[in-house]
Amino acid sequence: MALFLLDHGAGNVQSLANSIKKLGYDFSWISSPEDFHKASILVFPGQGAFHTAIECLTERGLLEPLYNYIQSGKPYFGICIGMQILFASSAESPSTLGLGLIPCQMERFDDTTKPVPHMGWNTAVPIDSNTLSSEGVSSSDHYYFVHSYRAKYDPEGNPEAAIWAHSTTQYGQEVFMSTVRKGNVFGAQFHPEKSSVAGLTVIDAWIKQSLAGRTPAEPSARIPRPPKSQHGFTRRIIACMDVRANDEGDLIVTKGDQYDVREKSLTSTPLSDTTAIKTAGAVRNLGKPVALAARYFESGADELCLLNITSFRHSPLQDQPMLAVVRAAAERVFVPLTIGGGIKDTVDPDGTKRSAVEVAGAYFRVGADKVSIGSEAVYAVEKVRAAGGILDGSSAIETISKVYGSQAVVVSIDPKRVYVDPTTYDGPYKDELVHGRPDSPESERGKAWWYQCTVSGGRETRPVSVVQLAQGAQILGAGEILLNSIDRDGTGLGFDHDLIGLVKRAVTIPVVASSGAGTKEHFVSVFVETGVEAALAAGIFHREEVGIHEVKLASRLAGINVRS
Ligand code: 1PR
Repeated sequence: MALFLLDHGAGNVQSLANSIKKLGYDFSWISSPEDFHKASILVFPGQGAFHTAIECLTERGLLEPLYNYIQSGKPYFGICIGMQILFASSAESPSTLGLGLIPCQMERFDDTTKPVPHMGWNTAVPIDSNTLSSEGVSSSDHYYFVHSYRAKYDPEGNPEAAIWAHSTTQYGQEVFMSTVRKGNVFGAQFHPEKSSVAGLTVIDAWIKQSLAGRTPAEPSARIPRPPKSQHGFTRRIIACMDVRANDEGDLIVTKGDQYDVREKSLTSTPLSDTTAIKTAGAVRNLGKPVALAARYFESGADELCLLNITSFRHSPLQDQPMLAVVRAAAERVFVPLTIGGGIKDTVDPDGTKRSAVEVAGAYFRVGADKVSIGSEAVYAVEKVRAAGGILDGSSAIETISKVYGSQAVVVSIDPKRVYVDPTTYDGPYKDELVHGRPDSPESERGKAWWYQCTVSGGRETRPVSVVQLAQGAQILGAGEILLNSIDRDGTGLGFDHDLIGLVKRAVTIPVVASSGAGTKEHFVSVFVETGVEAALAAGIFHREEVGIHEVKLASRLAGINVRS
């Protein structure tokens, strides 16, 4: 029996390959239409935009052979876009037709009451058994979802489509098909290859079932049930690694205090050997990125973030040391990986131009799930604002989200407080002024502040506020905001709730709170007080002051839903 994987060329397929290798199976890639004849089991781990998937398959002459393969009755497993293309169409691109096997259109989630994309861990309740399906989908596990379009589970309105439902998931008030199954066809909206042990179990069960030639019960024997209410969506705990080369040229995880990553060393001045001044020492070294990533995966992190904070500007794209880090991390980590730093149009040392899409694509191909854009997002929002809100489609956010989907694009914001006298301030950010909590430095007590965006790791301020940037990023097509705070970074004082609340109210995409976590209680309070979807920390996890499992336990005790 030959197991084949289909790569349509616009998504992270490496992670599925890594999962299958980890499970001990051999596989080949479909590289030409003829390969479909050789395949006896096929997995299509699609990711990204619906129309891009159909276009890429069509251009490579793979769409019709794929359809014929599925019709031949041989086992097919479609993941995310690989499942969505089974449907008639998608509102994401209404003029693009899917394979039409499931008579239903994928619709966008309603974002008036919840953030969209649906990004994070949620449960899937099997239709037939309620607890565990023969493909290993269990209602007590969590799976990683990242999508903006869903197939509504509607047994009364569309029984022909509902008969395909194999499990359902609830997000807000919407219940959708999280897995579909009919005969030889199986599909999952979630990413089993990114769903830790629970997801690997599903892949393994499906492969074993397919190898054994077992056919599951026909859906005609299924009783369509009314949608069940199960709020399984969890808050995410993210571990972040800031990666750069140290002075010896080794790639290390470092950690700054308010973005200063060098040790402070005391040096005697020449004037007096009793007077000492602080000088910049070596880059702080908190460990090796791949080893730390593996440790965080094993200790239950819901997601990992690797930020290339100096962008390794002198390497050609394919030699970027960060690509090797991501490739190695993706072999050991089966939860989502976000990669940031240097995601922009670049030029290799030999003069070859690399578009932001190419740069992002290189990371997706080695196992990244999302890319995070920092400085370029600020420039893009400035440009759109200067053009009176007109988008020209050229920014990295737009070009990458067009190909890979907005859920693959995170905008990382590095804001800094600007203190002003509220009684005299007459600047443009009056509506965003925070008449804050008494946590500002002594010299600024009694003042109000607004949050200014920065670029180049906080070294340069720009004429854009955090609210303008977050809203602009959403309009340009970002799927998530990673919200840092230069004032709080590395301080352990807790997250900046004023900042996070401001941004959370300004956008409808998910927001990740970052910077300042010092205790497990800080996570609980940021979830409770700001309603943020995810919280990220670096220093306390690197120094093992607080464990991820402790954060999860404290959250659970406070009534916050988190993944076990
Ligand atoms: O501008 O697209 O090349 O992206 C550069 C990326 O690198 C941005 O995401 C930017 O935030 C990040 N970055 C640049 N310089 C630094 C630095 O520290 N000198 N790190 C830096 C940002 C902030 C967080 C940190 C949290 C949590 N680091 O990543 O992990 O503040 O820390 P804590 O829990 O210890 O408080 P581009």
